[in-house]
Formats: sequence, C-alpha cells, structure tokens
Amino acid sequence: MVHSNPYHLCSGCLSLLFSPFELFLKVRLFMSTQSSSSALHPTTCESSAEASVFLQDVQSGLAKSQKELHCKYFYDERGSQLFDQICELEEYYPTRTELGIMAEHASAIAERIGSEAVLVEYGSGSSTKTRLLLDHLDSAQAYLPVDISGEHLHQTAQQLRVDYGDLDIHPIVADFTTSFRLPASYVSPRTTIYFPGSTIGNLKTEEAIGLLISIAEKCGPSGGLLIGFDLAKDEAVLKAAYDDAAGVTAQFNLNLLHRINRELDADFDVKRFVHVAIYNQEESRIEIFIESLDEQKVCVAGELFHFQPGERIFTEYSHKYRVDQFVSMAAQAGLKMDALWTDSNDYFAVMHLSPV
Ligand code: AVJ
Repeated sequence: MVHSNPYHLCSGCLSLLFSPFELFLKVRLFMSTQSSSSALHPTTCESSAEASVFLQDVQSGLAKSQKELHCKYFYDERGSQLFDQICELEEYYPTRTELGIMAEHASAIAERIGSEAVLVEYGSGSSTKTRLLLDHLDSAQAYLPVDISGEHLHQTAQQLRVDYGDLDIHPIVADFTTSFRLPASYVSPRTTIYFPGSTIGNLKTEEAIGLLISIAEKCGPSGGLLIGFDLAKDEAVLKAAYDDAAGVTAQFNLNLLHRINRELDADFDVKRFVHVAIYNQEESRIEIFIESLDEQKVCVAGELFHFQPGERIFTEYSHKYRVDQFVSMAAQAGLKMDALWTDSNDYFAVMHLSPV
C-alpha cells in the first residue's frame, strides 16, 4: 500500500518539483553523502531508499492512462549485459558506426578540441570511444568521466590511470541530466564535454534542449561540446535495429518486467507481454513499448494494475535527427556547430559545437 510507505510523502512532494531524472540524482547524491560520511551506514540503507524511488516510479508510471516506465531502469546488471549484446548485433548499426567515425577522424577531432583540454564525458561507461580521443589529444589537462554507475566508473578510471600515466583522471558519480557541478579546480576555459552514444536521443526534445543548455554553461569559452547522435534514415533499417531477428532487443525491453519482479514485490507474467518497436515518422523517432497480449492484472507491492488486451507500456524514445534539426536545437541552447563527421552511409553523426 502506498500509504504505509515511509518515503511516500517525501518522494511524492519532491516529484512535483523535479522530473524523475532529477529526483533520481537527488536521492543518489543524498545517499552517497550519507555513505561516505559514515562507515556505519550499511549499503542496505542506500539500496532501500533506491528501491523506494524505483517502486514509486513504477507505481506512478503504471497508474497513468498511458502506462510508462523510465528507460533509465533498463540498466540493471542483466540489462547492461543485454545492451552490450545489442551493440554486437548485425542490425544495430549505431555503436559500430560511431566507433568507426571516431577511429577514422580521431586526429581531426582531437585537433578541433585543441591542446590542454579538460575533457568531461557524460555517461562514460567503459570509455571505449574516449581512448581514441585520449590517444590523439595534445597534452590534455584532465579527464573527468561522469557516470551514474559508481562501481563500473571507478574500475574504468583505475584501468585508464594505468594506460594514461600522465593524465589526471577524476571520475564523478552523478546523473548528468540533472544539475551536477564540476569541481571548482577543474573549471577551465578549455572544458570540452564529450557526449557520445546518441543518448541525447532518449530524451524528449524539451529535455534535450535543457541538457544542451546546461552543457553550454559548463563548457569553457575556448572549449565546446563533442556529441554523437543518430541520423534519420530508412524506416526498415531503423525497425530492424530496434526489433532484431534474434530477439535481443525484445529481451532487453522485457527484462524491465523481470527486474520489477526481482527487485520489487511484483508478479508480471512476462510471457504474456511482447516487445513493440514502432517508427513515428512525424516525430522522427523510434518508440518502444511493452504490450500486453491479453486482459490481465499485475500486482506491484500491494497495488493492482489492470491491462487491456493490446494495452502498451511506453518505455523508450530514440530520436533520429536531421543535421539541420540538431543544429537548431543546439542554437536554442547557445551552441553553434563548427565541425561534423559522418560515415559513408550518413547513418550517424559526430558534431563539434562551441558556445556562441
Ligand atoms: C544507446 C541508449 C541511445 O536508443 O539506440 C538500444 C538504447 N534501446 N536498443 C538507443 C537502445 C534499444 C540506445 N542508446
């Protein structure tokens, strides 16, 4: 029952003020302060508060007339594994294409970023594409990978320190879609934000512009933004990429229901749901849903949710931009394009922008 949950009032009030992304960070930051300030605070404290935010988000998302679950919840351990498998699929062109662009143009891109850069990466993960940059940058001052997954981040940073001995590496555990700050000692006129992976495409257009505004505030007058985003293309190519023949993307999407069953007290009968990926031509984006095959009831921590046959839970957008569209979004954030690199099919774009 919602009312027996001690976090209800607190997160309920907060959620009126902040988007789920912002709320997520606020709790993360709060909890990380807690655990670092007191060794006596066991991890159970952190996990129960996180579980409570997750539960609130799931229950409120399923209570909407258009049911929804936030795509950030895809990435538990199993979900991250499945995402890595997606990146290896023949049909899933973005990862491979972006890496190809970075490999082919690494020295031109590094030249554009310039010397003595402070490089800040949003959603750094394993920093694979970044190594291509670091190998070519002229005497970078520092590399600050920002990621929500602390454990993975610190492991990656440790390996980078081994491989890039002279470089100052300062990992930051944060959700970059919220108002996080760079440590004062790293604020530089040569700050460049690196935001690969077309993660921006998962945001709604207003949210994407908001994020670009916060990036424009952080990058220095002689710094900029290096961003990777997916381009509009043939519908058949897009649909195959988000509904692959082997069904890995379906597993990735449906894992969210398994995760809710595992972590929250829920009883989704996952085999009675299917993965749906549609292309919305007007909005130029893939829209991903989980569709109920029949009429059914699902219980999540004491709350009952009804599904009609064919009813869908919205889980993710993946926007596919035209270059001019992206340029005008960036202009609204005070950023102007000064270089663009694409692949021979024009499937993916890597753009460098500077503050105006
Ligand atoms: C890499 C997070 C941008 O939208 O292509 C892949 C996520 N979802 N298949 C994307 C994703 C389904 C992906 N991002």
